[in-house]
Amino acid sequence: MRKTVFISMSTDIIHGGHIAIIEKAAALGEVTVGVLTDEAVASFKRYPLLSYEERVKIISQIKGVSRVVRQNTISYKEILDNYRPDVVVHGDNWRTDHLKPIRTECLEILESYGGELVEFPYSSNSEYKKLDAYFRDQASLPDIRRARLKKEIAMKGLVIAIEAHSGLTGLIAENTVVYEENGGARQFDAMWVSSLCDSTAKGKPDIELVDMTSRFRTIDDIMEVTTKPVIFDADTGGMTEHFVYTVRTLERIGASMVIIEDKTGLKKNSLFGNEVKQTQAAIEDFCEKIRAGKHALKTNDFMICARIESLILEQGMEDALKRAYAFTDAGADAIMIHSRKKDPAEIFEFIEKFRAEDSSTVLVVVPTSFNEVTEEEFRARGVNIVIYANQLTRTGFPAMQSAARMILENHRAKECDDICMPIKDIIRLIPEE
Ligand code: SPV
Ligand code: MG
Repeated sequence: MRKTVFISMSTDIIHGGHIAIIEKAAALGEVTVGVLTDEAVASFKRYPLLSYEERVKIISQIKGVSRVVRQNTISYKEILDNYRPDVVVHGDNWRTDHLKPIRTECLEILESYGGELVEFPYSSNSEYKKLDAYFRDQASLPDIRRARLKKEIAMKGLVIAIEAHSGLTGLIAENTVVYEENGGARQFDAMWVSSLCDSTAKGKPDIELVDMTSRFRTIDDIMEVTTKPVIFDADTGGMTEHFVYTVRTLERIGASMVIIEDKTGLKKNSLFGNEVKQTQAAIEDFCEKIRAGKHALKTNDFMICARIESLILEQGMEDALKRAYAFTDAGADAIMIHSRKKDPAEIFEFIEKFRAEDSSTVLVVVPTSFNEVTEEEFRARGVNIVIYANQLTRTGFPAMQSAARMILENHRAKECDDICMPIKDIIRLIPEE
């Protein structure tokens, strides 16, 4: 009887290298390909340009492939338990890269039932690398990038975003991946272009002083070196007559969501609360701004999120909920509820009451103060976007301040070497074309 052979595939571009490995596998027996789901692929590499269903159709037509099965995780456990293939085929790169724990687990399971692992030398052909880079670039194009946030929410239920205020912080948001002990991986889904961090990076207060032209320059710097979706903090959105232009520009350049807060007059940062004078907008005026923004849209992909400041300004839960329903009725695709309390009780109460009436509007939170709550808990309560709004600014800035002090104190730079990234690493941080 022919042996059964298993290969896992996460790619959405099929090139000669994949065909060659399938040919080699087919020479060993009857080949089953495990096609990784979109969510599994997105957890450790770029978001697939072809959906799971399309990849299944293509891969099942390749000569030498007998059948295709769904692979839910990058771990092989479920697959091996269900199908018990005689042979698993893989490139030998996973002996040393981040997939090492997956390999160890795979080997243990294979040994438990007498299966075999066959590893072929991994070939990194420069033409295939170029092809991969080409497809990666496609993901940065406006239509593809803009649509991705909605797709991610539909796919994962909860997405996580981190602030980016420059090309470099964009690269950190784009490329940071952590590999978990079980071989799983995690990365950020989207980027938050925060008014606080964008202003702070320019040495300016967060009072809508940095104008939209400058804010769009920041987005452009970030977009030039990344592919992930952008959620833009547009403060109050400004005058309605101006907001429609902001919406059009954001949509055209490929941002996925704008968040506007229901304040009027001179905006101050929410984390000051009532310690400074801040005025909440009248409900009808803000609804008018949302309606005008929605009217300006050309696609179904771009979302307008209304941010409610009632808890920040101590106007009470009833006011927050009243606003949330009015803003969704006016067409808001998403609601962000903000609080500056460490205790998440008021955030949880809002979410529970809002979700009792509305199960579908996207819910957004920014857990800067209530930062003990985990993403899992937010997900369980019905939140769809968690934004880590300022942590890169708040970590980068103190490190720079310390280095500056050390140089002054020691009359040389040697002492601050320990807190500096090696020169070769900082050079490698920026990918070369
Ligand atoms: C920002 O990051 O600019 C925000 C969130 O608006 S907060 O600073 O918490 O108001
Ligand atoms: Mg802001």
